[in-house]
Amino acid sequence: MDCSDGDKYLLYSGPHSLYAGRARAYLIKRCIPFEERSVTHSSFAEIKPIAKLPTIPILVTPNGEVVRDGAAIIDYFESTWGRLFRPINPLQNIISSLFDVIGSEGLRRPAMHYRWNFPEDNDDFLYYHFSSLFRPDYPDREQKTISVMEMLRTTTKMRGVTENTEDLVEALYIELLDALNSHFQHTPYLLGGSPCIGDFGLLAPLYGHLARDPHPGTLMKKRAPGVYRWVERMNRASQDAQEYFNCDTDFFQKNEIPETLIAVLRVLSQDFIPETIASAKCLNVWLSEQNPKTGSPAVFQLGTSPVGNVEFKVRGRVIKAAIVPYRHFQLQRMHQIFDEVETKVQMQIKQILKACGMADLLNIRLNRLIGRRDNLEVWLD
Ligand SMILES: N[C@@H](CCC(=O)N[C@@H](CS)C(=O)NCC(=O)O)C(=O)O
Repeated sequence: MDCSDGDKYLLYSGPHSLYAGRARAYLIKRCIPFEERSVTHSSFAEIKPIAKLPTIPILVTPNGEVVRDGAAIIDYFESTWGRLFRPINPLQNIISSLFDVIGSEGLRRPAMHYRWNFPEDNDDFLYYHFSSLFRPDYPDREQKTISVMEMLRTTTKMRGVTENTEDLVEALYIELLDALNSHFQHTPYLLGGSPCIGDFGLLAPLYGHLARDPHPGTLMKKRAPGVYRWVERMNRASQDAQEYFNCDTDFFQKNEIPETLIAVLRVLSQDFIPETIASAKCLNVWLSEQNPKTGSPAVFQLGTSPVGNVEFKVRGRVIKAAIVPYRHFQLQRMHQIFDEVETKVQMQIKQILKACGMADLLNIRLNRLIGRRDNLEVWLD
């Protein structure tokens, strides 16, 4: 089958999509020509069965290859076009992939809360975007838009944002903004003068929802202009670092991880670590009871998860959230980097992660690995 469109890459996406923002920024930074399309574009019918799940982003290459998933799209280019944004230094590589997991799975609560719980500020803007996903002649376009928006508003609770936890979610997010803002006072990207894979991951929640939607966008601009500038910078092909004057264009020298970045990770560890520990525990019980067939999907649709919710405590407060195997799939990359380096480097990694309050991550492993087959995450042996 030929899904391609001449020599251009196609990106099925949405301007307000969390995960599409990560792939788009990568294509921009890598100067790859591409065209964006909505999933209701007539061409999507051919792509859908190959993509396996109807999520965005989905990339179609000029040869007609279909790659679903933002991380997989980046992997595709890093492996076929050459490694550009994955640091060679293992310490920096592990911190980069840590930010990638956290960006994908660790900031869903603030991203959903600040999008869906401020309807007076956000809803007109969101209606414009969600209705634009459908063609103007789409049957019941208005009703369909409203029901998609309401469905997504409901999922906010499933991610753990309720009346009882809203203030905690906000407090953690404000701390994150402050820590990131301090970091970006000294450097344009997480690891120096070049974006790393972790910048793209972290951009996902911080662009699509938290910088673009009116309520959190205003908050970010007022409270953390350095973070807002980073979001802008990540969406430009150039380094866009004029305020740093004569800035180096590479990652930090040697294996430097600045104290300001450790401070950011310490903030993030507060809910990321207890949630990940609890999630692995639940999933491991489920895996030993169910023993899913090798090659069967390691994907739980939200609201229909066979494992139910996970419960964990942050600052003495209980948060209940849906379990997402994808978090562990991405953590495997970190584990792989760790497992492959010599003992001396492993000690350095442990030390850094300890300083970030994240040392436990190296031991949080599922009893079964997750792999990707034909665009789908699946359980391996
Ligand atoms: N792991 C995927 C997640 C993609 C994803 O969940 N995208 C959202 C939009 S931002 C989506 O398509 N949701 C619709 C659905 O899950 O059916 C990635 O990183 O690309």
